[in-house]
Amino acid sequence: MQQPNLLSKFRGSVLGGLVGDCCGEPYEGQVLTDGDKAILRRSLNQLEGPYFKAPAKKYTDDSAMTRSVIRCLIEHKDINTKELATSFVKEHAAEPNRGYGGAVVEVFRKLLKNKFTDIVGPAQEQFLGRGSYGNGAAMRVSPIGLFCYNKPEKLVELVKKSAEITHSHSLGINGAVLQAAAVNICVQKDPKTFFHDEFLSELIPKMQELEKESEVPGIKASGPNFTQQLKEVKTLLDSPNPLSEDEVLNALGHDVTAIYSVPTAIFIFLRAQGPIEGIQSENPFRRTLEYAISLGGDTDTIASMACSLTGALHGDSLIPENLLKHCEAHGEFIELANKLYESSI
Ligand code: RVK
Ligand code: MG
Ligand code: MG
Repeated sequence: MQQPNLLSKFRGSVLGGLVGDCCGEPYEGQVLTDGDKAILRRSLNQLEGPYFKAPAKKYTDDSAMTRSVIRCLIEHKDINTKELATSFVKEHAAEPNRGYGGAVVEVFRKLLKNKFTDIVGPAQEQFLGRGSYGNGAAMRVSPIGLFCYNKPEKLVELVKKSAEITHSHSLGINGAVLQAAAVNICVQKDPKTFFHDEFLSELIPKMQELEKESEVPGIKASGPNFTQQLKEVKTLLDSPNPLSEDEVLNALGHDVTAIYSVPTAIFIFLRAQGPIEGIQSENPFRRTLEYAISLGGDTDTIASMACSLTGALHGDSLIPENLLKHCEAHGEFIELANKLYESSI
């Protein structure tokens, strides 16, 4: 296989995110039994096949908000927070039933009320002033990792600006930096010489530095941070024994919080680069998608983040064409990926 070109990597990541969201959505919040997993496999096989007819699989808030981020990068080559906030609010007003997070709609309501004069205030008021640590800032941020492929020094600043419109808790923001930084590394790598050790040894120090900066002196954080979770990812991947789902979920989680979903998506992406017991596919993209959904929980978001990483590494040639065609708005997302590429180079 030839090394994928940069445009293919942009398309792979953007379309991977869309496919993960659309295919993960029907399983959101579930714990899948072996029977459910067999149904999932059959359903993905049908969607990949040439003759299957079905209504388009709907995207959710993940893709709706990602689209706003891409449009903003195309138009401004930057994150213009007022424009991006306006776009989030307009998207939500036009289609409120895309499965948005439980609390984020309160931010949209307050932004409308203050007529976008205070962009970050409403997010800071969430959860009694603690801010949201949901994965909503991370689920939409992969395009910033792409956009910064040749300017990685801008990544943290752009991600923070995009996150702070809805998420002010350090875990919500740092989770977004982690996802974008992971995409940014994938887009630079040749899949033929890709090793999880090397990938994690680039990513972990970045998170260590970032998390040092967001530490509050004298206050010890109560839960794990992303550096610790990435070390868990490495321990799991290096385990000489077959991994059970319980081991993975007990260590990494699969819920709507950034800390218990972004490292999980990174683990899924890394594990799916090799064979996975019970998943019969030679294609790392299909393995990423099927494994992410089979782990249950926040399936739309975790599959979307994991598939956007595999897409950024391998390019769009691994995304089964028929499967992509079953996803709502796939043509529009192809165009957006092309334009994002043009505005980034
Ligand atoms: C439904 C307590 C907190 C918290 C805090 C919890 C869509 C709440 C997408 C909240 C994604 C939820 C996901 C989501 C994205 C966050 N204290 N609980 N400080 N911070 N939570 O509302 O955009 O699926 O239970 O800010 O981050 O597909 O309802 O939204 O999976 O996390 O939602 O946080 O959600 P929000 P979001
Ligand atoms: Mg969603
Ligand atoms: Mg979700």
